[in-house]
Amino acid sequence: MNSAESTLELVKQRKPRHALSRELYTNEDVFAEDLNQIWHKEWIFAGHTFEIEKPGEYFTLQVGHYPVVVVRDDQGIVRAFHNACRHRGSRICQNDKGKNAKLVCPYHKWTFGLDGNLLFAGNMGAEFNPKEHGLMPVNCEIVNSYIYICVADEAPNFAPFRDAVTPFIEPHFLDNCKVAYESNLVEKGNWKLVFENNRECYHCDGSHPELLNSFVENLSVAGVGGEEDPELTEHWNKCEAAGLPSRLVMGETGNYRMTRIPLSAKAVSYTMSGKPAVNGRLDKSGVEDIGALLYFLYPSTWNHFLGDHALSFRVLPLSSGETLVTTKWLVPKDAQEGVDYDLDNLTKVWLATNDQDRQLVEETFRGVQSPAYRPGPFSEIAENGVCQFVDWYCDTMKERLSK
Ligand code: 3BY
Ligand code: FES
Ligand code: FE
Repeated sequence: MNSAESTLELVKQRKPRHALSRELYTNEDVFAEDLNQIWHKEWIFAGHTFEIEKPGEYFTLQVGHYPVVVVRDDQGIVRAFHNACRHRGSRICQNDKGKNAKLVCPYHKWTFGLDGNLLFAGNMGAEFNPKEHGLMPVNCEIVNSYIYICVADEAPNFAPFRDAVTPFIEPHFLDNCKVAYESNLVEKGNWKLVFENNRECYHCDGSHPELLNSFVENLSVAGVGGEEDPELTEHWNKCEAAGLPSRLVMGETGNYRMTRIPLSAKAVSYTMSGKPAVNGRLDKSGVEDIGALLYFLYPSTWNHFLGDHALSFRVLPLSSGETLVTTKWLVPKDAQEGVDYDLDNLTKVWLATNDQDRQLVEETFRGVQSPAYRPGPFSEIAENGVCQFVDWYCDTMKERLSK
């Protein structure tokens, strides 16, 4: 059996409403197919437009086997390219971020414009046609400051997600933001464990004392519904009356979801006191306690938008047992550190929460590697969200691997 066939067998064997098997978390063939069928095909959250505000500013990321560079060109257009030189393949941009008037490959100095065209290649002779050796573009879409890329030759239609998410994020004026702080955590666990952990708060009580000052475990939110929950519908009605779309929307295949949840009584932000972390607001609704707008897009991002700041999370698989989680704290562009916000106060809750989640993921990854591990059942009450993720993964893999 090749890796596609063996992975298909493994996803077919999954018991409904149960965790995945040991192999699905640890096997190298499965990881290869996770990359082939998901990471190399889907739209992946790369970063924000305001991280590359000026021409020549760039950042790099690794999507499975593909090194990518995202750069703002001279015309102000955000472009993404395969970060592999058209000469002998070296990575061209080798830092996480930077600024360059041109993209010069360090190996033999082939020089590319910010639009990807090859401008200079020494000693290549008269026959050589630079036009045939420009950087290869990567599909790139922007929605309210979020830069999404897709390394497939043919990307899935971005429009349904764009149309669904835009009304939710637009009233938060993300274009008016900057990154106040960025954290990068390498978690020693399979990427699916990282997302599963995010899709339930069954673990929150015992693990996240800082987060629980403001976050309430709302079981219907962690799942897929909410209309039956009077507290949630009251929150939705209040926010929607103030111009903030809030009612849960889920993508057709379950790959994205937006919903707005209330925070605990009196809390308006993810701080230890529950008080705002930032002077000034992102939204203009006039409502103080808008709670948190949650949105995820599988497989690479989940997000929280509050009244005073927002948090974006990016997940990237480094190997079958290592996952990079990048968190960005977004505040209004004109907010001054030390004046309008205190960095420690802003970041304390989620730095702690991320580290707690990292430990949960790492210990689970160690446990599921035991030959004695057997997938256990999901709670019908508290784990509908995690079940929804695992169902999406299995359905997607089954469909794509059966072709
Ligand atoms: O975004 C979510 O759906 C989950 C639910 C609980 C924790 N997390 C924020
Ligand atoms: Fe880039 Fe040679 S590999 S110039
Ligand atoms: Fe957690």
